[in-house]
Amino acid sequence: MLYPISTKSRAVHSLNGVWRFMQGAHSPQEVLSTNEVMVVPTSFNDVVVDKDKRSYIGDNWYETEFSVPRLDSKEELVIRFGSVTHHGAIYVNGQFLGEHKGGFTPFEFVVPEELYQEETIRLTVCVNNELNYTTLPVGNYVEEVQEDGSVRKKVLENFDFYNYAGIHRNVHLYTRPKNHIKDIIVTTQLSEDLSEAVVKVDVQSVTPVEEVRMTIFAEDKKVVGRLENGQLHIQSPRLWEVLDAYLYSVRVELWEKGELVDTYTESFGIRSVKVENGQFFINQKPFYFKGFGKHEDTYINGRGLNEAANLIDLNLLKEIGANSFRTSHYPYSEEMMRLADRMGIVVIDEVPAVGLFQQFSAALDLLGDGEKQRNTWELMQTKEAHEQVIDELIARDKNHPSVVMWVVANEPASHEDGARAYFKPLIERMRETDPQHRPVTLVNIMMATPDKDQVMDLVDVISLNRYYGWYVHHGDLSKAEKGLREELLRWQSLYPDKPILITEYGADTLPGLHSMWDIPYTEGYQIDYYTMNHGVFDEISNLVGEQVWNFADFETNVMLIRVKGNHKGLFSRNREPKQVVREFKKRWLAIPDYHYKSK
Ligand code: GCB
Repeated sequence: MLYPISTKSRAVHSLNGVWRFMQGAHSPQEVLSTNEVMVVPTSFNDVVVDKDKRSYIGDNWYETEFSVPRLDSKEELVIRFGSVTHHGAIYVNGQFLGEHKGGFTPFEFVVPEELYQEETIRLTVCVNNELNYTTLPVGNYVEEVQEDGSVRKKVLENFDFYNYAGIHRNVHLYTRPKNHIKDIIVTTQLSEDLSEAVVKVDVQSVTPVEEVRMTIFAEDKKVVGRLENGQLHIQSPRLWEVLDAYLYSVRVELWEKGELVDTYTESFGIRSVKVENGQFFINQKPFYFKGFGKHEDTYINGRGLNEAANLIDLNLLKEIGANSFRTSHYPYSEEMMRLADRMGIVVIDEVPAVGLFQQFSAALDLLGDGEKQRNTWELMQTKEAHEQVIDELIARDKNHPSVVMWVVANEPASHEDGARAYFKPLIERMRETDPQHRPVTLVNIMMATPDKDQVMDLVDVISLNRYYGWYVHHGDLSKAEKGLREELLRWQSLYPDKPILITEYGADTLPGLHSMWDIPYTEGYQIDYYTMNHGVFDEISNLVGEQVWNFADFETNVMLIRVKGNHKGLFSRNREPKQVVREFKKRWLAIPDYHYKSK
């Protein structure tokens, strides 16, 4: 799906700002009559202040007006949402326009032509934040009868982050030709010695035109060449390199009877990715991932787009010697993906498939529920939502050079019967749908040990979330070290040709907390915990990277083991470093991006 940009044939207007807001029952045929307002984009939760409104589950109504820009008869008007979490129903002047399920991918609708003559259009959005066993992420949905007999809806998160909701990303109004460029698919093929690249561009338009002109530009806007039959050979291409990004762009033009019908410019990078012999190659060199699992999570904005936070995060990431992050546990904003492309940061791109584990939060709360017989794959009805998010994520992110791998799910119950039948077709779908055929991984949960897991042979990279010294052997780092080593060696002997990637490891730490005995939660324990983990990682030849859990502290649901959120960040929620940051900086600056593990 194309990002909204202005070109000769397209004009983009922002609909961000202050909208009217109301929670509860409303008929969109009526004007939303309310004294409350809400900022777009943001999560509403931390802005409304009132406790009940913050945790409200159900319909949240947003409304604004805009005047219709001038259009000629060959143009159409589109309303586009970067994301609405988790379900958006869109109305114009009270008329239903369409809806979208899933809170992390963009969608758009064409405004009906009969409204183009109107002075203003009233745009109403119903944002529903319910989650259940058919949605991704998965939530435990309940209805509680209150003392006064009223029913209150609740979602108990089946995952470890706060269920922020709202119009989370930009809302745009844009004009485009009715016969327009629907999609641009860029693939590049690099020769083994990296001396030549073939760039292929596939353009999809509403109806075929006489001529499609495609020109490739270098970063300095000089013409590199024009495509013939949808392709161009580039000699000695400048590669998109880790932390040294180079972005080409392709300008696509549709021509009909000597007239320009539509034009759009898409940027792309030339780089290769492959998995072979237990290593992860970028541009033919074995790459070592240094970085983080993150969240879109900041004070006030919640999960709402915060571009300044995105930039400081990537600047901090570079500062500490890292080179990558995972979009745990959902697709991040398009703006973040573009920033990563620009800054040369490697991204592992994840769909919002989290919580596919019956009673996961109960297990996290350590209520002795661990041994209970679970039936995740009979309970979950998420197949349809899962297919949809895979298709939408790949449609959105396929051209990003920063994206080197897809994640089909985070910590599903891959040790329970039914997991294999559930995941096999989804993993195949991911591989086949991606025009670049990037590697696919599944992020494995600690209960799905090598003897119990039923799916890891299906993926290209063994991604592991492991908490030895935290959830396992809590506070006992020597037992933890032994356990971690044993388990990693078992994975290695089971899949000697697959790279192992540590996608999560971490320890909750309160800044300023110290103890003579460096007990858990102290800054000292966090340092010792990581030192132990890194010692073991360095022993494993096909362990190709370490991504810390988490980049920064973040908000969660209220739980027994959460003290105003999850505190495993290397940075606090307001992005101040914990003591361990200086240790990481030493380690990561000493580890090269390439050839760390290759002999
Ligand atoms: C995990 C989850 C992540 C949690 C983390 C934790 O395995 O993937 O969402 O936040 O553990 O801190 O418990």
